[in-house]
This record gives sequence, C-alpha cells and structure tokens, in this order.
Amino acid sequence: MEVSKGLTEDEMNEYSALYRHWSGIPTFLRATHRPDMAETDIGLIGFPYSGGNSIERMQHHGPRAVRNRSCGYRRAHRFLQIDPFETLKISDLGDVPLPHILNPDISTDDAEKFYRKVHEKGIIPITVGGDHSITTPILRAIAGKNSRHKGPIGMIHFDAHADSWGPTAGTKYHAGAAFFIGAEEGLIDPSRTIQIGFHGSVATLEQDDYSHSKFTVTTMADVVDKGIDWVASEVHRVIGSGPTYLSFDLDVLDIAYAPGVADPEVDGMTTREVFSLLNKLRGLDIVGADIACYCPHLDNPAQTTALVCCELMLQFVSHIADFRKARQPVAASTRA
Ligand SMILES: [Mn+2]
Repeated sequence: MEVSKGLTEDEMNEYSALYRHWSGIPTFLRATHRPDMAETDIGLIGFPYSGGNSIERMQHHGPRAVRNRSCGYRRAHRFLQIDPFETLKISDLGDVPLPHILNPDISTDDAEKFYRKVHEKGIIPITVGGDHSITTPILRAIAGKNSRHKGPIGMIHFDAHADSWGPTAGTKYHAGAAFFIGAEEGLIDPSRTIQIGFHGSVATLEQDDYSHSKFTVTTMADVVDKGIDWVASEVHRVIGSGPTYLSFDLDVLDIAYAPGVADPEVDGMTTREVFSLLNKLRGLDIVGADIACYCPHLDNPAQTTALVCCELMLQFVSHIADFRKARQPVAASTRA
C-alpha cells in the first residue's frame, strides 16, 4: 500500500525507525561496523583517548556517547540536497586500538599505524575523539611526502585556541601540539592552513605567535566584525582546490552551544555561525576530518554537545559525498 508519494507503508516504517537513536546496536550514523575496512569510501572512527590533556581527562568517553546519539542521524543533507549514504559507502571502522594507552609517545605511534591502514585502503577517515592530540597521528598517516598526496595538505582548523605549541608537561604529543607538529613535519601546508574562531583570554601574550607567523588566523572578532560570508571567502581563498583536512575542536563554540567540552571559553561561535559557514564551504576536497574534545560527563541532559557532534559528522560525510559526486568517476586522490 502506498501511504505517501512514492513510499510504501513498509518503507515509511523503515524510515521512521531511523530516528530511534536508542534502538539497536550503536554505531556512528548507524553505519555498518566494518573493522576489516572492506567496502568503504568513508570510515567513521572512534579515537577514545584522553592522554594529551592534563586539564580534563574524560574525553575517551566521547566516541561511545556520540555513537549512541548518532544512530538517529542517518539522514540526508537539507542544504546540499544529497543523501550521503546513497552516494558513498560509509562504514564504522570501530575504535583506534590503543594497547599502550598510558604512554602518549607509544600511543601516537599505535594510532598512526592504524590510520596508515585506513589511508592505504583509500578510505577517507572521519574521527571522533578524544582530546585534540588525536590529530597528530592522523596527519602523520594521511599527509606528507609518504602519503598518496605526496606532500603537505591544506588544513581548516576550528578552535578557540591555536594548538600550535611545542612540548609541554613532559610530552610533545599533547592536546595543543598538532598544528605545530603538522607544520614542522611538512604534513600541513602553512600557506593553505586557516585557523578559525580564536577567542577567550590568553595565558601569555605570545600564545598565538607561532600561528600568526605561519598560518592565516581568523579570530572571533573577525567573525563578529566581518561576518560569515567574509570568513567563508577567506577559507576558499586560503584552501583553494587541493586536498584538505578539517579539524573541529568543539571549544570553538560558545559554551552555551557546547557545554560538554574539555577547555571551554565564553564568547565563542554559535551553532548558527558554524553551520552557516559550513554550508558556504561547498566544493572543497576534504580528505579527512576530526571532531575533538567532547566530554560526555559535562554535557547537559539534552545532550546538546552530542547532537552538535552528530550534525557535524553528517555535514562532513555530506560535503565529501557532494564533492565526489560532482566529479564522477570517484577521483584518483581518494583511491589507493
Ligand atoms: Mn584544540
């Protein structure tokens, strides 16, 4: 029986069941669990790790919490008018294995080995952390001269903080180091790197110096004074057409919009600003993305921050699907 235009009753029931985030075994976006990494264009990955942040150490609970809520987010993209799940093969590859989780130096190597396998299979990784130290091993595996991109890649980095600092508290693999290491090791191209949304007070007046000397920096004052259209044009100007990574620290959002984050600051971006901006970033060649610093135990009963993570994941897979669809057949840069 046809109950609405083009849909049978069974199809309607199947469709409504997708919104029941509390039902079934949880995977990211209700994607098929594929730890063998087979049949996959985009791999959704959990990186349950807190070893890079001395301030808030419960971020390893992030991936499981996002899996739980994101089961209701197997959806299509309203603005891009695309169903990413019909366009690309999207799998949940499981969690990064971390057998030496108490040692940040060895754990960074362990994670890099895992992401090398992902990269060698031509899979685009989208990762849910974990503190922001997770970006370092991902970049080492998927960028730089030994990667299939044969050199540094572009970087769009949303964050309240620069995260471009040298060793601290006994390790170079801390939560504020990925963009320093990325530039120093030739993994990201400083001329194709834009950092977005710096805000809040600084520990020292030199805190952002490395970023200002290397990258394009867009602060919260720019967002307020010049607007989202201007920020979007800056992203397109800086990034251009090459392969690009997107790293999203949830603390770029005002704590009102993302209470469950590790190092919150007041006076950050609104969800409206972030998602308006993402809608204007169509046409970028995204070869990987991460969402960092979610702390479920600090989230509110409405799981506001988890919902933001779910929507971000859907945005990322949709933008990647939109870009790949626009340049069929699937581009060589995504295939081993
Ligand atoms: Mn960060």
